[in-house]
Amino acid sequence: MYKLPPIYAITDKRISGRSTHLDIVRELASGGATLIQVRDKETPVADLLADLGNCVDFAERRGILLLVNDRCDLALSCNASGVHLGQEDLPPEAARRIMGKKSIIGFSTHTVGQAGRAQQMPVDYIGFGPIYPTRTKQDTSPVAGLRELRGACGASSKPVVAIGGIGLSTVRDVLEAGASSAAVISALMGAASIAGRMEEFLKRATGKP
Ligand code: TZP
Ligand code: MG
Repeated sequence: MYKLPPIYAITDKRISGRSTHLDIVRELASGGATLIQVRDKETPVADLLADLGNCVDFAERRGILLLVNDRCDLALSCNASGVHLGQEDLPPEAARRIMGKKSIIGFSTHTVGQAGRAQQMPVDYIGFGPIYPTRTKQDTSPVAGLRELRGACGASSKPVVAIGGIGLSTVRDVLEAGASSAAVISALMGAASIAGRMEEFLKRATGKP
């Protein structure tokens, strides 16, 4: 898998107030996003699939990697670049069998132990968090914090994507703790200009003025 960009943007229609993921993906792209996960646990599946198809067409034209949260069936049927799996989703070994070698598979972990165990799994990167308190996901594991993040990065030879409560003022901290990338939902989706906020995140992440 190629090197992860420092910001991993995740869509949320409800927080953004946008009616399609395509609208969000377009705005993120104008702000410089190159890796985007479509996350949606409520839209009826036929509508979601149609929206995902449009997102994939757009992403392919712009050279953006588009991943689908939770569901291999949707990722495969819309020809997405890959899938992001939680601990309760299809296990990575089974997902790899159906997704094939070339798809990107990400896997959420919440403890240093889980991050260590994921080393043996056929995944391209691991997610780790929540690093800070978040209101975006209700059923999260306890807040892990930067110290645990450092532990997870030390236990992992795979790239680590930090997630949970990351904002403009904390993005450097998670990258300096060893994360390859910071995944962000509400601090991007809640902005009046998603493109503008995405640009700000990239500037902070890369330390460029
Ligand atoms: N997994 C762990 S925390 C989280 C997920 C999906 C939510 C992250 O959202 P936010 O708004 O960036 O805190
Ligand atoms: Mg999930």
